[in-house]
Amino acid sequence: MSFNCTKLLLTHSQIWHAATIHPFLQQCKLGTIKTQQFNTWLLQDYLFVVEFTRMLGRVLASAPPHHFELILGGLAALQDELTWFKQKAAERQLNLHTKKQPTCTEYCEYMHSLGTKPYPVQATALWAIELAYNQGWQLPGEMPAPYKEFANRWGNPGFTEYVKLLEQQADEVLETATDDIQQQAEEAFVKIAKFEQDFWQMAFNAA
Ligand code: HMH
Repeated sequence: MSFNCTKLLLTHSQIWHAATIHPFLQQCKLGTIKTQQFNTWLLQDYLFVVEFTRMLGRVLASAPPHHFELILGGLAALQDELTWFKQKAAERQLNLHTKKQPTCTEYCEYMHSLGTKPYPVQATALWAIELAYNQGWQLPGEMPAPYKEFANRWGNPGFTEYVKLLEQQADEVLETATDDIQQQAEEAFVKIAKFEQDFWQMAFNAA
């Protein structure tokens, strides 16, 4: 089997499971998550998405022109997402100028470090980051209000399609990448899976 995104998911199924199935999401589905815990996730994710937007800008800068369209669409969606996060924070009377927790800081620093990696590594990382939220919010099934809106943002069919196209773009460049670059892509995938697991867990740390 050739080296591609499907192979990464199969090779690292256990850690990927931990990245996408977490008590935070299960408690959103059950409606039992504490408001304070949900708000902690919301604020940390806003801070994450600011840095993720910058990462996507760097991915664009590294990408071949025939990959621009999808990435530019992703950047436009992130502009909308940042506005939406600010609305959600305002509704909940949360202060966006809050401190990143260590996990969020480390994850953001890691995204920054990806900017100097070969494009196939960046494309794989981008796909993994988006797939984690697509699957994470989708797998529990229909969530009650107010969590339904959040689940829908990353679980909706259009987002699933976007993630599939990201996978195709990553696969295309992984196929012809050197063994060393493929190995770097695999390391990035594993690192992101661990960060995603830790990210959900932050909701249960004291704010
Ligand atoms: C932590 N991972 C995290 N936050 C997000 N918003 C996404 C992935 C997907 O955009």
